[in-house]
Amino acid sequence: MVALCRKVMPILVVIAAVVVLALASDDPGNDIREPDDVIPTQQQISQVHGLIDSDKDGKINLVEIMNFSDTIALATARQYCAEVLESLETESVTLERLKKDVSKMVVSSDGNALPEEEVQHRFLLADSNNDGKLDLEEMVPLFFPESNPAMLSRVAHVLLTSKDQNGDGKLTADEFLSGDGLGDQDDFAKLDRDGSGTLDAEELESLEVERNYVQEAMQDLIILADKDADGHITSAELDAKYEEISRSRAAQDFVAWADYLDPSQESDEL
Ligand SMILES: [Ca+2]
Ligand SMILES: [Ca+2]
Ligand SMILES: [Ca+2]
Ligand SMILES: [Ca+2]
Repeated sequence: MVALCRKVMPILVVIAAVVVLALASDDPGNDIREPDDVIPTQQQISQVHGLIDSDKDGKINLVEIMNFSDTIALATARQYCAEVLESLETESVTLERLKKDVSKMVVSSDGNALPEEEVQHRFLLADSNNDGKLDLEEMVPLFFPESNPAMLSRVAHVLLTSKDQNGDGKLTADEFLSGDGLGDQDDFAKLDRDGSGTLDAEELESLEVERNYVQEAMQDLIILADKDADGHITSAELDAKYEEISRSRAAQDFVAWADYLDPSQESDEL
């Protein structure tokens, strides 16, 4: 997953607070930190634990964690769009304005600026009330495609086209791995849900869904911390594994969540 996680993030890279993925590893115990990573403090982890625990029973499970993650991801994307609109001193953007001032922030899966034609295509998909302008809510899918099925499908389609050397609308493992590959052989096998030996656009969509990476990190976290294996993690269980957690992918999510909830609080610099 290493190359893959990094590759699928660019659309959201602009949303600094949402950059939650560190280098992936199947072993949550591996040190995956990079020099510019910050780690959450024990206090931050404990505070976030309390907020994730929606039924207030003192422990959190995957459902509670992902509900929390979904809420913050959407709120962060909205906040980012609000800041973009505020910086442009407007409440909505036309296609012209989008091309001129915003499109450089909307990048393709490979991190490059989108061609003008593609910007127009996405504008039309995003303009759900067809009034020729994007308001805050309509802008969100531009930066957070997984919030809108049509946008997600478009992004996956563009990604597929960029790698589909023989133009048959599917990616073989060779096409998937070629050049600046989208992942490794294991990633390919995982994405090929119907086992057809090729990926179609729908199968590629999960590459673009940031939620999938968060969920994977949180599943690893539960395996790591859930000492009594009841599927729930208490704050004490998190405390007991603090050192390992701070080196795991999940640490970056906790940092992003803590920063979102309390931007004034600094995380520990490495
Ligand atoms: Ca709970
Ligand atoms: Ca509109
Ligand atoms: Ca192909
Ligand atoms: Ca397939």
